[in-house]
Amino acid sequence: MKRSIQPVAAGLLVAAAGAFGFTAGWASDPPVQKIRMVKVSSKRYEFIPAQLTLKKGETVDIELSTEDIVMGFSAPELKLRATMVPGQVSHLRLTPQEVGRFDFLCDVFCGAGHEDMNGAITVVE
Ligand SMILES: [Cu+2]
Repeated sequence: MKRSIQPVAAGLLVAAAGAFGFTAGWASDPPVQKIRMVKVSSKRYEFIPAQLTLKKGETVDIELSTEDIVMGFSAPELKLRATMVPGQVSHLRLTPQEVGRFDFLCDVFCGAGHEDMNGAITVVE
């Protein structure tokens, strides 16, 4: 009786270890993360929208475009910068790590209202 049980028990252990290893392998794969697209356009002398709300830890792709002339999008505290060229789309990817308010502005002189061309990214929990 004893002789016939032992190989079966050993076999079960190997099967269990195999199943565990397989499961652990899947569990360690990085989760598939959806990247949210956020569009920001610009024209003399505003960003549309000028206020963005993002979630801490959520990756977003900011799609930038300009309707009239070359503009700059700069959020120095977030180390983000892109040039917006008419007829082209620029992308900035961001995963905010801190909650708070981060100003952005146009850093390419675009005319009389350039100095007032700004906005803010608010990062929430
Ligand atoms: Cu400007």
